Amino acid sequence: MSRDSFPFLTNNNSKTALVDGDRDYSFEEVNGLIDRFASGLLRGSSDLNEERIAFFIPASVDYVTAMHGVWRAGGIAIPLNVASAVAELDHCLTSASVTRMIANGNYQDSLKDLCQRLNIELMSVEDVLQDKVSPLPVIAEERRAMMLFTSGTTNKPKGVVSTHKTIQAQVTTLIDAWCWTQDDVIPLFLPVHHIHGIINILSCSLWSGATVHLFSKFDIPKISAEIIADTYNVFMAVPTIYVKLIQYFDSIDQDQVQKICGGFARMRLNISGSAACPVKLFNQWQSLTGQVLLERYGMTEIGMGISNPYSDERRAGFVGQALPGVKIALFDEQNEIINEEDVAGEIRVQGDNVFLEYWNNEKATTESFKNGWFCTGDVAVLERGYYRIMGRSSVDIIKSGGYKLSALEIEGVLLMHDAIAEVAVIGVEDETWGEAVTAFIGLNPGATLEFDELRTWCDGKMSSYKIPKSIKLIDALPRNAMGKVTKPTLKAML
Ligand code: MLC
Ligand code: AMP
Repeated sequence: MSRDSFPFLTNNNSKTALVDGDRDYSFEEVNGLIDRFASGLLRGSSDLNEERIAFFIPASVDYVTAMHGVWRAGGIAIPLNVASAVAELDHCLTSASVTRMIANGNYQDSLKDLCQRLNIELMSVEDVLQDKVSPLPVIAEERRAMMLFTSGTTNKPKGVVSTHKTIQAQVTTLIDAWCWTQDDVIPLFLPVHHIHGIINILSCSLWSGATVHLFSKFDIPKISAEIIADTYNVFMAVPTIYVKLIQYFDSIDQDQVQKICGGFARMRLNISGSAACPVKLFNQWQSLTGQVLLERYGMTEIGMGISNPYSDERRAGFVGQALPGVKIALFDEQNEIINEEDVAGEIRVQGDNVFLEYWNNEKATTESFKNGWFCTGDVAVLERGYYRIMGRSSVDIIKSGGYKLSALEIEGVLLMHDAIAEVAVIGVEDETWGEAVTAFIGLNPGATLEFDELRTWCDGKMSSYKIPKSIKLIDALPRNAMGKVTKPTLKAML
């Protein structure tokens, strides 16, 4: 598949593709950078043949250059979480057999020792950019394009591999469903190692010939100023962002609140996803801005699967209907499709949007499919034609501020603390985060533990957003006859 027949990034010439800080980059400029970067990666060879190239770069023109450069040269792009603790990267880099890492400035400094130890070549975007463009390979759409690490029911994250065809399917269904055009302008402040930022915002925009404003973090005052100035007509975020905006409104002048809400009111679309949008939040947002939030449901392994309609009723508390090209069905515990409304079952998915495999993990891949359907582990019900998410089948998965966290992974780190004999981590309902990480801890005889001391100890061992928001000391964890901790009992104890 050549670049022209597969426009991950449209050829929209002088139109602005990216705004990064004070600088605008046209599609022509970005395409030029990508070609030069892809050529530099190739180093004279004709194809990277799915070499795994990681990058540790926040949302920026360099990030887009690296991602598309790897794609265009035939590699597998692995965008890493720039907020992760270095200790967490070891597993990703080793399990994916990464050979080259792209990082700039301070980020590069923080990775030097790790890359040296793992024999990974560390280079900046500038190092790779070649002056002259070399012939670039034609990439078959079935080839692997991207690997994103996702936490789950295993204690180490798994590499979710998508092909070029997967990405194409994930992007094009959203462009149609949400009516993207080249006149759209959207801010991107979500992390760019997850599909919400990568697919729904960045890729849809670049594919449509629209414009993305890149932010390395959710900078409320800066983004609000642009909203007042009508810079954006589309806004996509996790529920926590809408909560944080409403909290921000409580801290500023009413005049200013009116201006920001006016900016939102004039947009064509506000979307919420990655975690449940509470009905209360949906209603608050509508009364503040007049915007009826469009809630949708997705997952790293499938892109987006279900969405409220763009032009029809957007129902509070519901995620809508299957997106075009995506097959969704609910299954009962006997693995039978549920054909009636009002009966809860597991969401399973089929379609070109579904990922290829967990990298180098045939067992996990096989276990996650049943009769050709990908099993999400999420439970839903169909009511009057719309799906409503009811929860997850695993208590070991926590969704905090849109991040999927593995309770087992956090427990594994906490158990390394000298004072801790046993620990169980759960997600507790929380207005800001959706779920807040809470650790129930049994101490070793004679040991003591202060919450602040534990938080400090966790620094550098796990990303800061995984660190428990609270701890509960407990004599002994409740266990069933098999010796397994009964996490629902812990939830009930709160
Ligand atoms: C930040 N903190 C969090 C947190 N984010 N704590 C728990 N959960 C989170 N999600 C903590 C930090 O550790 C820090 O703690 C303090 O909050 C301030 O950090 P910050 O970085 O300044 O916070 P903020 O910018 O406000 O970040 C909030 C956020 C961020 C909502 C912008 O969490 C975020 O970008 N979430 C989105 C993740 C995402 O894109 N998920 C999509 C996955 S794909 P301290 O103690 O150090 O001060 C997917 C599929 C789909 O789910 O359907 O889309
Ligand atoms: P991730 O693995 O990080 O891609 O997260 C995917 C998970 O986020 C899904 O399996 C759901 O549990 C959750 N999720 C995504 N969108 C929604 C939504 N609108 N409502 C409830 N949960 C959601």
